Formats: sequence, C-alpha cells, structure tokens
Amino acid sequence: MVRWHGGATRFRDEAERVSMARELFVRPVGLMAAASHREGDEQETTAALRLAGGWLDFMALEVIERRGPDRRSRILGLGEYCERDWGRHTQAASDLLEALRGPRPRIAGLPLDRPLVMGIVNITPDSFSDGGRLETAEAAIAHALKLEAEGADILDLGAESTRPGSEAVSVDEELGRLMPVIEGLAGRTKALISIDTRKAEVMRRAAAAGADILNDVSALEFDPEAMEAAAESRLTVVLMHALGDPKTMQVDPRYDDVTLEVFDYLERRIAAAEAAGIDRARLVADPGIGFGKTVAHNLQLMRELALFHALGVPVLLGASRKRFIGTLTGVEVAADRVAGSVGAALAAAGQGAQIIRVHDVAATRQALTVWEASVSGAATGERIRGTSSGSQYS
Ligand code: 9MG
Repeated sequence: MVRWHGGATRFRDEAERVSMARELFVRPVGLMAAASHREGDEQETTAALRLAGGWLDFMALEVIERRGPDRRSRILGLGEYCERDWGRHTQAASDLLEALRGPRPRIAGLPLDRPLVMGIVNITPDSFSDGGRLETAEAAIAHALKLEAEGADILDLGAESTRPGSEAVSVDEELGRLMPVIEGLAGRTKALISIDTRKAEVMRRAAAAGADILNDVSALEFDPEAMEAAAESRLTVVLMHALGDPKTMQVDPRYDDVTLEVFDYLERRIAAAEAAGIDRARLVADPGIGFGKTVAHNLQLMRELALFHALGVPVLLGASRKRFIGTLTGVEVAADRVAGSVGAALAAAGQGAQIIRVHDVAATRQALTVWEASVSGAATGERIRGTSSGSQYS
C-alpha cells in the first residue's frame, strides 16, 4: 500500500535511485481548480489531492509502465492507487505520489501559487536591429522594463541565440552584450532577473552582478565548469532538456517515447545537480519545447506536461512563438504567433506549469487572469479594476 503522507524509505542517495531504469511513471489527470482556489468551496475533498501545493487538484493518475520501447497505461483513482499492491514498485509508487503533492518552495522569494510569467529579453544584435552595443543595451533595458510593467514576474536575459541552427558566441561577446543590461536594470526592477546562458563564466559574472536565476538550455552540460559555477552561485537553476546542440538539434530528432525519455534525462540532471551541492529547492525542470523535437514530439510533451511534476521541482514551459505553432496554424512570421502562443501558455497553466516563458507578456497576463478567474470562479488578481460599466464591452 502507498502512504499519502510521507515517511517513505529513501535510497542512500538520489544518484543510486535514478541509476536504476525507471519503469513506473505517473501523470496526474482529472485536474481542476484547487478547493481553496474555488469560490464558495473551501472543503478539501479526499477524492482529490493538491498538485505541487499549487492552484490545481488532481483526481486520478495515469499510471504508465514502461516495457522496453513500449508503454502500458491505465487510469487509477487515488484510492485505488494507494490501496494497490505495487510489489517491487511500492517505493517508486510512493515516491512519485509524494513528489506530485509536495508544495514547491518559493523561487527567490516568489511563491508558486499561480503561474509566473517569465518575459523574454533577447540581447542579440538582430533583436534590436540597427543599433550598436550601447543602443542595443539601452533598448534591451527599456524592453525589460516594459515587460515588467506588463506583468512579467521574471525577466529572462539572453545574449546567445539558441534557436535551431544558430552558432555559439564567445564568452567575451556574450558578456559584452549581457553585463550592461544586468547592471542597467539593477535597482530599477522588482522582477527577478534570469540569465539564459550555458557558460560558467557568464554564470559567475551574472551572479556577482545580482542575477536571481540561471536558465541553462543544456542543463549544465555544455560547459564542464557550469555545474560548479551554478552550485557556487546559490541561485535557482533551470535545467532544460535539449537533444544535442542548437546547430544540429532539429536534424531528424528521434525518441522511442519522448515524454519518458525527457523525464529520464531531467531526473538524471536533477540528481547530478543535487550531487554537486545544488539543493532541490533551487531547481526547476523544463522539457525544452522545440529543442530537438518534431511537431509530434512537442505536442506529446504539451499533452503530458503534468507528468513532469513527478520530478518534484517546479516546471517551466517555453512554447512562445515557436515553429510548431507556425506549423499548426500556418502563421509563418514568428511575431504574428501571439494568439497561438497564448493558447500554449493557457494549456501549460492548466497542467500546473509554475513558470511560463513568453515574448508577449501583456497578452499572456491578460489571458491568464481571465483563465484563473474563470476556472476558480473568483477574481483573485491584484489587477482587478472595480469597473461597473453600462456596456459589457467597455
Ligand atoms: C532560452 N530558451 C529558449 N527557449 C527556451 C525554453 O523553452 N525554455 C527555457 N528554459 N529556455 C529557453
């Protein structure tokens, strides 16, 4: 029998646990606004459990058993899951349920009780067209402050493009673009500052300049010193899955089962980070939409996103303006994919993703506010403006 309230036996260390090939996975299903988030319904029910201490409850679990390249899957109610004799999977079944339920600690002071919006600030020469370095830095600072005013909780500053096909830049080039922006934002923003980088030296310099989060699309694998630099920084670290390098990752990516393989990878990287001294409370996991994935892979990851809560850390999703949205909608120009991107953001929030990385902060914030109010039946946001206008459209 699986216990709901902790007390599970632990493996000697996390690395030992994840070195054993995982056969059992669980995906929370039957998601609805958490009881305490539902207007006029304060009762906790035993038929549903809170997902990661957040804004959703789950009523059942899809239990996935991996058999080589295949999977067998069935939906179990929570009672059935807990009462079942899991045999050699007892420990895994207990750990997975605990991982799904455990409240996630704050990120640099920010509670994870509603989806956080991470606004993208690209500081690459092509992002702010014709300007030189100073003009580019000033434009990036202005853009970052605009995103904060639109409701970004986190500003993700990136000075190296990791788009499919892009070339790496040198440490000096990356620092030359990034540091004036971090320094220029110091004392001017309340948003958390995240640094999108794969390089140890950039991590060290950004941490010293006051950054809050390191966002590494290579999950600390690109630079052999990155793990140590991230551990020393004591910052929150986003570990993202990518299949190979940005230059080649979209050349015929293949998986037996993309969701389970990305889960395996992130579980291994979390264990490696913990072994290097990075507390689990400082880790965030991201399946890496578009990084070595076909449209079908991206859509499977989006559909099964809630499975990643079983990693026991906050989940970040970045789908904004990506190619698969263009393929689905026929919209070629990335900047015109706002509505599709908002659709992806709502899908992610509906599966409990704690951080949503977007270009279009205002549109995403507006959509999330209405979505949250609609599923909970309550106007909870600090943005409620007490309007009582005669027209329903004004
Ligand atoms: C830098 N970058 C581009 N896409 C991203 C994504 O989906 N997630 C994260 N964490 N970073 C990304």
